Amino acid sequence: MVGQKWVRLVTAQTPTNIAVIKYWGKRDETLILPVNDSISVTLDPNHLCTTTTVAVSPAFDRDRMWLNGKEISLVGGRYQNCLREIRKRATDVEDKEKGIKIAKNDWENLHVHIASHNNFPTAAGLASSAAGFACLVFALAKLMNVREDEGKLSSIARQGSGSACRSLYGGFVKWIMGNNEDGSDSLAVQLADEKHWDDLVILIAVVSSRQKETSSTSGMRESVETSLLLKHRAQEIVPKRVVQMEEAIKNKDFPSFASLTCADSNQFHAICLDTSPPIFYMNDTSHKIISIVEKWNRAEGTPQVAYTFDAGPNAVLIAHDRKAASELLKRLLFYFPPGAGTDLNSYVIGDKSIL
Ligand code: 2P0
Repeated sequence: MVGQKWVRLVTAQTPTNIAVIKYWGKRDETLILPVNDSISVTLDPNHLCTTTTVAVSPAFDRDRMWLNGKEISLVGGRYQNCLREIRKRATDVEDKEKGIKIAKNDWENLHVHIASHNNFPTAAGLASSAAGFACLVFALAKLMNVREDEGKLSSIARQGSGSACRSLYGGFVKWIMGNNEDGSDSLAVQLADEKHWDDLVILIAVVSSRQKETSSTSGMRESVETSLLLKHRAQEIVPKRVVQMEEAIKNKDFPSFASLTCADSNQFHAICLDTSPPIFYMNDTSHKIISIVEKWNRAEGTPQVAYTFDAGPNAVLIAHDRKAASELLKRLLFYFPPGAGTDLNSYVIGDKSIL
């Protein structure tokens, strides 16, 4: 290393993703290997994203991390797993302008500082860990000049949080569950890029920004241990649904896309109810939103909007086009007028896509 007073910084920004075929259940908790494939859409980075700055300097005496301005502990598996996997692949770095030269072997003695910020509620069922770990792995890989493709980086991000592997790509993404015991084939692939089907509009109705009571990790564990429906879903339902969803995305077939998306969200929440003790992620407002959308879709004769809910009560609504999105917003404002003390407190609207 040349000079001891330098700091090398890299900043990255990664959007979150929303699953339209859900991941729920692990076959290996340490490596984070799922019981089924899943498919997601990556959101527009202007709305829900994580920004992470990673820094390395010989002056740092240990790895440290701040999340939304508060220092958090890096002790424990997930952060350590990502750091270890990236450090293992670090290569030489030379920044002539700043006079920084780091040899491959130096990395094991250097420490990093990480500052990460979400522009949306953390752990409220808006996939904050997906954007967070994807961004962390991407930024660390740039910092340490890791020369792996996105597929490999996605399998490292997966070890931070399962859904994070899907945020390494824009557009429509599939997380292939893989078969290998070491997880080497459990990674994300892009099904279609962000320009594909860009007339879809995603609207997120924030029902609650409170942290959820049951974390996804413990909820999944309990579902795997107790839900018979989960086994049926993973083995019989999802493999067929994934093929149908890929076809619907390829053909921009909104009626199929919407019915698969809604059915899969409802089945995921049915599994939560089938878990012992049962897990309730949706609330009365979520149910009311489902009923508004279902009635409207039925009245139109063809779906205008798809809904999906993750591990929380917030609705992710995917409209067929801008006209349907504006009609949807009108309906939501009618049923949940601002300032009328309803549970719906804000809407985030965005086109899908773009990394
Ligand atoms: C998904 N969810 O496919 C599903 C749908 C929530 C419901 O992935 O334990 O934070 O870190 O792997 O990825 C949320 O779970 O769980 C999630 P871990 P993760 O998006």
